[in-house]
Amino acid sequence: MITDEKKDIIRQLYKIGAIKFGKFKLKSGLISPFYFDLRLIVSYPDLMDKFATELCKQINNLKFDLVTGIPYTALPIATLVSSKLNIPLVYIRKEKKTYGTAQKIEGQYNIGDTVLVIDDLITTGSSKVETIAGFESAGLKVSDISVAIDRSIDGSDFLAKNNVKLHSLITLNDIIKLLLEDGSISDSQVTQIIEFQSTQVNNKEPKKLIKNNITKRLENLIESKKTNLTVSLDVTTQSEFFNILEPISDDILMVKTHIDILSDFDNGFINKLKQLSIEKDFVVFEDRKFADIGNTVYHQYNNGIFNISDWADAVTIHLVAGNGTIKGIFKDNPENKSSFLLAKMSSKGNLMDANYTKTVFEMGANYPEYVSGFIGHDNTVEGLKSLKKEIPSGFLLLTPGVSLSSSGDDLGQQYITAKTAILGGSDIIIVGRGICKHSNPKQSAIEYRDQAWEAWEERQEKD
Ligand code: S5P
Repeated sequence: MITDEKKDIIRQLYKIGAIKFGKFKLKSGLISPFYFDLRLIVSYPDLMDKFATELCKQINNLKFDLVTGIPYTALPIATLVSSKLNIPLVYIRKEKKTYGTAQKIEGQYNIGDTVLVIDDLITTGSSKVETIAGFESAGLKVSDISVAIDRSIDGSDFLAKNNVKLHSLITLNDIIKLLLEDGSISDSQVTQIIEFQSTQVNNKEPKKLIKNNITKRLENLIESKKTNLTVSLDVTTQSEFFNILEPISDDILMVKTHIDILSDFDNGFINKLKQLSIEKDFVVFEDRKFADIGNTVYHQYNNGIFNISDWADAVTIHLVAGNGTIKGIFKDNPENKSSFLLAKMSSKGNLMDANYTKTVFEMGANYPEYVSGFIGHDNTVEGLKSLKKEIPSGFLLLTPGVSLSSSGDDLGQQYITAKTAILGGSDIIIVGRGICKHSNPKQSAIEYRDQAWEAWEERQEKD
């Protein structure tokens, strides 16, 4: 049963034109028979106050340390709620930050605090997840979101998948029921709304920004180990491998393997690598470049002498064969496993044109639970920046073809510096021979790490 206070709010929203019925073109191109615009309500302080009072009642039993409103519309409402409950407010600036830079949170907080998120509307829920991710990357927790109006089909299911509970003050059903009773809208308008909503059920909601544990771990490691460096240990014996890896394991984020080039591979190698990766906290990444149909890659990943799924936290995937390759590799829903998709290679004359790269980004964006980012190279900062712009938010950009001493090899490899890569927007650099073939791999790893980190800090300042 809808309360009198809520009825009052709905009637007033309708009266001031914050709820409209007619034909409205949505961003998706679809024509909607209704439209909500709560930006207007700041001009009606009494209505603002009613909203805040009702929201306070709704969140009464929840536990949280801070309140936030998603700018702009919900921020003034949240401010009132904060004031009424005497619970401090924080907010994330709306200006879009490029990925990798922490979003700036205004207001005081402690790591581990729980934030209650308030928003004016929920349509799909996917934009809320960006806010959650923003707070999570600063070490805060979000477990509840309270919205003024819920026009979603399955917003609460979507948020539940992200471990967040949705609390809706007023639903679309409440609105149409009351306005129909009042005679403000007709039966046929209600039918149109119901039909419109039912077509929405079939429009599959794009899943956005459910970051998997490997993505989160990498983001945290970048900050805690202060490194953007992945070493590509392209050597052919175990002794060479560990002789280089052990001294540099505090300087790296990930070790990238080509397991099939080791001539003395055995299970002892895997055990040693696993143990070191736990001790020194780095991610193990097998650059297998899976490219076959789903059934084949399933076996290549899970079986055979290398048994990659047993030890590699992440693998590389080509999408030439379509998204079945991702589905095949992760068919068994393994935990804490992820991948990077090859979007634009570093080698001269490769066949990945702009269209291919764009399609890889689009396809990858549908699998955030099993994709952590994209492999992309360009020879210039500008070129990388435009690549970066196309990357869906929440995904990492990894750049191979990085060297401080060479511009390429005689087999088509092309190099840029660590600084160019990071200033162009790359989050992680991949360095192979620049470290492995150096007379002093440790010293070289430090040089790459420092150059990348300096550029990373410079980039944060600019952002
Ligand atoms: O486009 C790419 C993608 C990758 S994963 N270009 C690359 O060079 N790589 C890998 O990065 C390549 O397989 C190799 O293991 C590493 C680069 O090695 P380097 O010695 O040229 O730094």
